Amino acid sequence: MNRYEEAKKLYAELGVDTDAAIKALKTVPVSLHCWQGDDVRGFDQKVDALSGGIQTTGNYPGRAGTPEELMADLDLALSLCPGTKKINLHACYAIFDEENGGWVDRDKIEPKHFKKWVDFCKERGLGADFNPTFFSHPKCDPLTLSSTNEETRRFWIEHGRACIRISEYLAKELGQPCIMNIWTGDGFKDIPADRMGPRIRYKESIDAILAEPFDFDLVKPCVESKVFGIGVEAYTVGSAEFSLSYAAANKDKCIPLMDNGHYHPTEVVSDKIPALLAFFDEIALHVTRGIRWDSDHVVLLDDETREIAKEIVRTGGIDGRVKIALDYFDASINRISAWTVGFRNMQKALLMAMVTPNNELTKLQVAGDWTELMVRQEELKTLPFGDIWDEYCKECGVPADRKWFEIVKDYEKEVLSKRG
Ligand code: RNT
Ligand code: ZN
Repeated sequence: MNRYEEAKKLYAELGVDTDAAIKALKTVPVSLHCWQGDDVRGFDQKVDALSGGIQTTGNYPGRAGTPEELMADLDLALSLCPGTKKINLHACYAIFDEENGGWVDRDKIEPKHFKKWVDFCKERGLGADFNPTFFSHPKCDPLTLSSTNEETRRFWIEHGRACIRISEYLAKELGQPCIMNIWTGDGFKDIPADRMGPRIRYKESIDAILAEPFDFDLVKPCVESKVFGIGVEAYTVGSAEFSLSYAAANKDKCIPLMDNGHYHPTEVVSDKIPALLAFFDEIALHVTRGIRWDSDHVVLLDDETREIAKEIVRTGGIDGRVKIALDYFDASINRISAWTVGFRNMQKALLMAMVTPNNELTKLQVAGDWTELMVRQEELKTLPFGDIWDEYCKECGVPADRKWFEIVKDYEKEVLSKRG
């Protein structure tokens, strides 16, 4: 008997059908963020540093500098990742060329500027998600949607509306819904005199963006909250309470998005998933790894990633109620490796959650048998999960652990190291 058959038998003794888990996971979309490939630079602006309170640190060679390079790097990462993939794009990744009339500012971008991304996705059978880019641009004053300057606010509202039109185009072209996430870094470094004003303006601006007509079955606008950013330590306009309340008050056109790097250090998003699902039909996630002040380290197979996956699976969120996307950017390591490690870890965490005897464990909880619940949960940790994972990778046609890194190293030698 091969290793998978052995492991399958062991799991079956616990009442877990590993074949069914593998089959089900293959259909769950996870969105891979394009911005890990170029340190969140994009193609529309010549900016040296990121703004909006985010930052990439490190100067690992080989960063993608053109759409062609980014697509080639994405292709390699995608070929190493099992499961159903979407690509998460930001507005700053618009592709301007002679055919589509050249550069326009962010308030004027159109679907045609994303045609090449649509072609990329179509050729690979991928869906796409989208994000307006409210940072790293001269019109950040530094505020955007919450600015007191009418012209600034108008510009960013128009940007948001343009992004809704682009998101609907992506959804229609690719035949699947597009999650469009609204996040701004609006906030202050030090104690403000007025905390309410910016939030009212922010609310009115999002209202104005969502007044753009769209089909809520195709475009899923989200509002993402944050606790603080670099240089905006004292106050964030789109705080947790603001964003969640906004989504709750606008359930017919907006869903909440939680990024697990955006909370106080002892708060966990895993626990918030079932809390929100008690009230929302759909929620969205940015899966990342917070560490000290940074909210964007590469996703590991750590306790919280596993706990998030468990909640997605146990709540039934796996059937589409929870929209899963990755969000991190590490410029200090090979970027294709960063993508691959994080994506594979999300898949591992989901598969682990799916081969957990959740019903049996729940029965123990209901019976109040916390002793056995602890024993069983701990015992699960040493089951031969690696054999299930290897089978999943095999069936998905991607390399197993211990096999893919060589491919990335060759690519680094042949391609990345030759970039200017
Ligand atoms: C920043 C937010 C946001 C960004 C991306 C690039 O703290 O997490 O989601 O990371 O939009
Ligand atoms: Zn995020």
